[in-house]
Amino acid sequence: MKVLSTVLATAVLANSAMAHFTLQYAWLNGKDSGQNTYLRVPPTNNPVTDVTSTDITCNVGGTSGSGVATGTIAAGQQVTLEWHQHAQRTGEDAISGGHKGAVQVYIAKAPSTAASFNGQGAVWTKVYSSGLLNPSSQQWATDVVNSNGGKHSFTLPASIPAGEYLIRGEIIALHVSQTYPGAQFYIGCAQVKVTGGGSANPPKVSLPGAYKGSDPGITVNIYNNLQSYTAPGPAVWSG
Ligand SMILES: [Cu+2]
Repeated sequence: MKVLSTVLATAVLANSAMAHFTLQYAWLNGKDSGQNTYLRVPPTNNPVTDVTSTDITCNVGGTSGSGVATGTIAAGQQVTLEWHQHAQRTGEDAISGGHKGAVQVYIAKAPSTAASFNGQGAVWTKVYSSGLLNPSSQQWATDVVNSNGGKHSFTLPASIPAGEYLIRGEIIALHVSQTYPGAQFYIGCAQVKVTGGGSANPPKVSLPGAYKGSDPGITVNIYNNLQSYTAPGPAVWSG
């Protein structure tokens, strides 16, 4: 029995390795920007697992936006992020059904341009978080992303100051997170210029910095009839 469960666990790991994904589209105010447009594209679709690494900011190579264009959107408008396993919209599970977990979004205002912003320091404000939606059916935020063709949406708070920002989407897959490192962080950053807005000064955290390997939202066994889940990082600020 022990041998069988080890074989099964290995098979699950091998299968999930085939099913990684990346952020591939940013929709700004309902308009599809096109594949990999305004996005800092990582070299592979592998997840980040070390929460103390600068890879947790905007994925591998993501501290520079050199060569990446910056889109325009008004404060108060909707942003949709769309993820896929492969460079395609085929109708297969967008992020693989085995990847159960949380979906979060942070924003950070750049001192000057988004393209030149490395995202380091206490600059990140959480604007969206979704986790375990239904304990009795064990429905996760990732299940909704899959049923929505890889998409999840949030509203840019209307009160944020105008300027250039990074939008950081994060999907935390918890299928092998019983020990740390194990939780898989899929991260994608978009560059936008926000127009309009107000003068709010929202709470901010550092990424890396805000997460610890021991956080209950990072080291967690989701296969034991989990009844509640607390995503890592601060509370959502909604403006
Ligand atoms: Cu994967």
